[in-house]
Amino acid sequence: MQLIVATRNAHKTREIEQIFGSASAVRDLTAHPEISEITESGTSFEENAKLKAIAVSKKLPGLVIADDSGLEVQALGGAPGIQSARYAGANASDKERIAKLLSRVANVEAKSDQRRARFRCVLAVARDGQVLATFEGVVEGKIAERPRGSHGFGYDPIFIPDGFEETFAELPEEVKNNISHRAKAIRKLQAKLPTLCGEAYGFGAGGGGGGGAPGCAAGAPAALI
Ligand code: ITT
Repeated sequence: MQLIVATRNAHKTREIEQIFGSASAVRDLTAHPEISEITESGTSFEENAKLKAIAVSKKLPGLVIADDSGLEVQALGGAPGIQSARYAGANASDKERIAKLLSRVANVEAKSDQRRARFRCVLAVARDGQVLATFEGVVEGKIAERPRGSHGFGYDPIFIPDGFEETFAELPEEVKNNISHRAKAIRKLQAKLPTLCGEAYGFGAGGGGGGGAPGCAAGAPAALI
């Protein structure tokens, strides 16, 4: 199965690839420099995921998946939220974003509820400019006192998921990719994929009969084969 993901974030692509597993070939927008940057003008993860999925599915055939995600911190009233990628300015590094966030929660005690945070991911699936479905995943946790670990990306070095002492950046990738916001959203998407494939290729709900994803099989001229 081949999947097109409407992202230029190579870290997301890698995680999505690992979560889907070897039966799927995940392609992002690397091979499509002609598709310009999509302005994330929505007011929610869902709106932004839809904007990205719609824009890319107008340019590429078949099913297109877009991921909009970010970190919501209790002490910051849910910030950085949908601004996660741009929290410290458009060209800032992960280190600078983390430093800004830690400085904003510096006075919040380690055990305070105010240090609680969650990662949220919304996936939107679209075809020919129409959104077919959205799926959400959330992982709850808290903000560490200092960055720890080198795996993952973004805010992983300061996010400790519930049930663990380690940050996402200290945990093995397999662990993050089993419990993360992205993993939860992808599992929901996977459960609906046969139906979505069927709808995308005119087979109707149920994927054209039988299990699996027949509408997506065998040489479809599509982003999702
Ligand atoms: P695309 O829009 O091209 O997909 P992006 O990085 O701009 O890439 P978003 O607008 O969805 O994507 O912003 C997501 C940001 O949220 C990301 O850059 C990280 O800073 C943060 N983030 C999301 N998921 C994360 C994760 O699993 N671990 C750490 N940080 C994450």
